[in-house]
Amino acid sequence: MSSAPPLPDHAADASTAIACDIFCAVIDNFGDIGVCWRLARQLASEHGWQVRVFVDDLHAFQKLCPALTLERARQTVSGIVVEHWREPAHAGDTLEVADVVIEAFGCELPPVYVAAMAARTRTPVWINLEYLSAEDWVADFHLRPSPHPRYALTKTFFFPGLGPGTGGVLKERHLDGARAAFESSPTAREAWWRQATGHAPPPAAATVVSLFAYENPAVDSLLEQWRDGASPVVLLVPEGRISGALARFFDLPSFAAGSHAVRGNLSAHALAFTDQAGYDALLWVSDINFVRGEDSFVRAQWAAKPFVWHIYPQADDAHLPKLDAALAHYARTLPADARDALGRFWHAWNGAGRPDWAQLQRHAPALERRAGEWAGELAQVGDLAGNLALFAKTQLI
Ligand code: TRH
Repeated sequence: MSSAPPLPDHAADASTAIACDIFCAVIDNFGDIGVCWRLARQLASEHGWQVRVFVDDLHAFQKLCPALTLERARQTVSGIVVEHWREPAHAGDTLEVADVVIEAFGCELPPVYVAAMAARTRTPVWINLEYLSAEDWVADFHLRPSPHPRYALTKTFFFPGLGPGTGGVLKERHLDGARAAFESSPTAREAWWRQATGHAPPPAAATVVSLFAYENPAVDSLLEQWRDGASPVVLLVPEGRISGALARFFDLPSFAAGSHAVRGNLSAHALAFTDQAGYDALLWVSDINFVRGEDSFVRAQWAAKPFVWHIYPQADDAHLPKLDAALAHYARTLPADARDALGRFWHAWNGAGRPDWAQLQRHAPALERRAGEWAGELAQVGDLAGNLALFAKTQLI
């Protein structure tokens, strides 16, 4: 990723551009900063906004944005100002409040910043960007205002979702074009395989699977099924929380980036964690993608390939209705037997039962068709950055 500012699709004069501050507290993993960084880049490059990102964990951020320098309290990357948000009270060296303030995932804004928002001549638009859920209630709560108890400020809840009436999910304008160019270029794909795995692309008969997941007891059974299966499987595993299980299965000390292993009909490559664009390419070279959390779950949908979701586990199984709500959208028009096979597989991957790979693969043609159709349906909801920018502009008038 280059540190040169991108040319905005709508070039804006710096003096008139909408200024936007995004606050992000990293709870764990990469989804919090993954979503905020993607949103920041879109608001800057597609809408010409001047964006600052306040983030409390530069280590997590640097994994998906290698251009970032860990030691710097303030830096500019891809035209976006990044501030290391070190303590609850810190809000940048100079307290300039933006026109639009996005509080990601309920992270608390620094009180000094909120006080400055209230004192600003032109009241800023304050948005609380929520986590993605495909549940029906989301459309009712999207854009609900919440007045501040002490200041003359209103926070608006912005809910991502998969259905009409929600904020949608992030989708860059160039994404479909980039995917089509990659998929139609044997040279680009060959270069990807050599660079990411050190090997030539596998034969067309192999099923290529990407595996990005949390620790998952179901993985051992799946690895055995792939090893003993009738047709070859090539597994691509970004280094991370599932890598220990791969190392144990292959009887290796670790399954770090650059490792390769073969057992029966299964061959596996461990990949380095890349920037976000690199992760999209991984989804595009694969026939089926195992994804997790929030942002990779969305990217798999735009990749228009069948996918399996390891949802972020919550206390009291609060995540299970969310899993079913996503399935209800995604599997809606599948034939009943394919819908059942997919539902059973997703549930098994999330702790209920044993995943049956052969059964899932029997429905591969229907799943592939549905994946393409669903990407089209989801696009109808509109891109989250565009929806958010439109809403903010109506409030700024
Ligand atoms: O990392 P995640 O599990 O993130 C989250 C967090 O746990 C968060 O707290 C939780 O609330 C949320 O899930 C639901 O999964 P996610 O959301 O898919 O984020 C991963 C990000 O990392 C995504 O932006 C894609 C990116 N990525 C890369 O940029 N390069 C890579 O090589 C890989 C594997 C991922």
